[in-house]
Amino acid sequence: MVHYEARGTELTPDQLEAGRLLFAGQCDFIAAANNMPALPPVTVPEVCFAGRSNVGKSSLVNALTGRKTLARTSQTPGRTRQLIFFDLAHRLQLVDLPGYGYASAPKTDIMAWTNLTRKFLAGRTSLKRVFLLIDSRRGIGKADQEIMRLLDDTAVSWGAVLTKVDKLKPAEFEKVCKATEIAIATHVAAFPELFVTSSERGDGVAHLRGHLAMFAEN
Ligand SMILES: Nc1nc2c(ncn2[C@@H]2O[C@H](COP(=O)(O)OP(=O)(O)OP(=O)(O)O)[C@@H](O)[C@H]2O)c(=O)[nH]1
Ligand SMILES: [Mg+2]
Repeated sequence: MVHYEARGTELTPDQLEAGRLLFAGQCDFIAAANNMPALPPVTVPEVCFAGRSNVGKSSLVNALTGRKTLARTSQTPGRTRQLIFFDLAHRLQLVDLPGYGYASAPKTDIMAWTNLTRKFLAGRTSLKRVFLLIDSRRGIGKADQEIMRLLDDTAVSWGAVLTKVDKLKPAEFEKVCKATEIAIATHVAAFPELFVTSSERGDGVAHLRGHLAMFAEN
């Protein structure tokens, strides 16, 4: 079985160790918000995970933290309906966002989640980076492009993460990586490195932890 690893810059052993330590430490659920007043106060730096419904956001939070049931996951799209905040040792907060592009939810619900997510992405001062998850079997879709434009417009730094790479053969992996790298290169607010992950198998997870640790407070 081929495991896929990071495409961009390799991290040093110290950076990887910093990531391992951060994610091996304390991790607590803090809040679930479905409106702006319910957002927890701005304290430590935050990173969030955005993307289509079912792309694997909650699974990635679980894989990173090594806690299988911390964030609720589901085979049915639309599982996460609130902004879910987790705190890592008061050094970094992870935010698991509701997915977009989920057609079978009631329209008013979709509007409410979308508005809240957009407001959060555009206005949260503690938000250091948005990780935009893309299903590696589907590539970038229309809804993803819309969010990319929003992030560019609001100058929020974002990085692309391919999910579920365990499902790909090497040639398919190369193809989707190249296409995604070309697409993100056209976006002004995009971090140039493409992250590749499998929450199921663990590919790219240690690398992403090391990368995320750079945002943490000491
Ligand atoms: N094979 C494989 N399946 C995965 C991976 N990550 C997630 N899944 C599956 O994809 C489905 C959706 O995962 P979630 O983590 O709930 O997705 P989500 O993006 O949080 O979805 P919403 O909360 O609905 O927006 C589940 O059935 C997961 O088991 C992965 O790396 N590999
Ligand atoms: Mg979810």
